[in-house]
Amino acid sequence: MKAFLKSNSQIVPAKPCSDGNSRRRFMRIFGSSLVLGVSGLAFSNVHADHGAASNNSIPKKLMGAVGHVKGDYPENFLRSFYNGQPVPADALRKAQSESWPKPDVFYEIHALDRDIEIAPGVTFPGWTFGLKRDGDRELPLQGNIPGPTLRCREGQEILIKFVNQGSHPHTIHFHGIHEYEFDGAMPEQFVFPGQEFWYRFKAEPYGLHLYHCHSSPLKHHIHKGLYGVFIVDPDPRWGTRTPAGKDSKGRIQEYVMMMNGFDTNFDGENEVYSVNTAAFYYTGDRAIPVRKNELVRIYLVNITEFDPINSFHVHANFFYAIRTGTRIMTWGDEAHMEKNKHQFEFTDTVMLCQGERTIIEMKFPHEGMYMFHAHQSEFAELGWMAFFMVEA
Ligand SMILES: [Cu+2]
Repeated sequence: MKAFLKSNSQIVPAKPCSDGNSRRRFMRIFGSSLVLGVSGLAFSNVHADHGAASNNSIPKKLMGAVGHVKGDYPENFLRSFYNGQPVPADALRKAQSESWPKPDVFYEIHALDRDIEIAPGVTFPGWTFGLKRDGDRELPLQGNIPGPTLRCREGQEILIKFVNQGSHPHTIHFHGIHEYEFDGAMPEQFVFPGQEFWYRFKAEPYGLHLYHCHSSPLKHHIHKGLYGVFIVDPDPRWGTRTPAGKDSKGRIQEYVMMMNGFDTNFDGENEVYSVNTAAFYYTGDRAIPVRKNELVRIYLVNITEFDPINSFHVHANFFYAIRTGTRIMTWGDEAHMEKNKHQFEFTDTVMLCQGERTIIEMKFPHEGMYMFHAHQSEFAELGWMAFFMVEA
């Protein structure tokens, strides 16, 4: 299987949608290591846990993949934000030489070709964004899917050095408000292998945005993995978001979740779905621990290619959905929440088109293991399924 996937590691022209036969064939094979294989695992697990189960313990591996992906990128990605400060001298000099405003935030981002494990033992020949410098902090450059989550405050001047170390022309196209020349979408804005380009803009409006390559063919450059999350926190004059609670390890309960999919046999359809790339990652012992009754904030973005929509559904609870993150909820201020509730959906399922984003805010009133997943059952069964472990 792996050899078969590797044999497709070079770029191939985007094909029109297949008749679906190849996808069904693939699922018959691939499913044996994911969903179908799980029934065997679950069966033996239930028996092994039988005595404990009667004591109300939870058999943790009823669903998911057999084995684990190597590394912990999805775990780190979930909680990692980069604020690009302070700005190094060479970036300040560059801005001065171009007569640009003095930057408040600086990133150096590289595009790199890199194989990424998207399910245990299944690698995908990705095109990735990696962070080389965050402000004046040097980082070990390693591209990943999604790319790093960039975070700043509304009104800050952002400066980005982009270096294309990949094998194809790429760009970084940011969602937000900016000038034409930094939009990274037109052929004259493509950055060829070995070249670099500097993007600069003022961060606006506040909200939950994304960035992605806008080279052509666009669907190919996106689904290969060139995308990431861009969070602009509101200027305090509009109010501040209620601080998220902390989990039992003292970590802030703010989570970045990128809904994505992977076309592993290049037939124009996804064979694997996930949140943050690795199928079924946050299951079993890797369920996301959250603390009961403390605010959980999820930055939810959909980048899934080939399918018109994706969705997020949480079990046994409801949440507020703040579309594009461009409004502010004030937990604890009941009068303000009541007055402004028309601005927010209160639901247990939210549906997003490709490129749409929503901030989810919620609290869990009960302990236990709570599933969340795409409410397209097929996506859930092909990897986009995960758990919160709610603790006292
Ligand atoms: Cu690209």
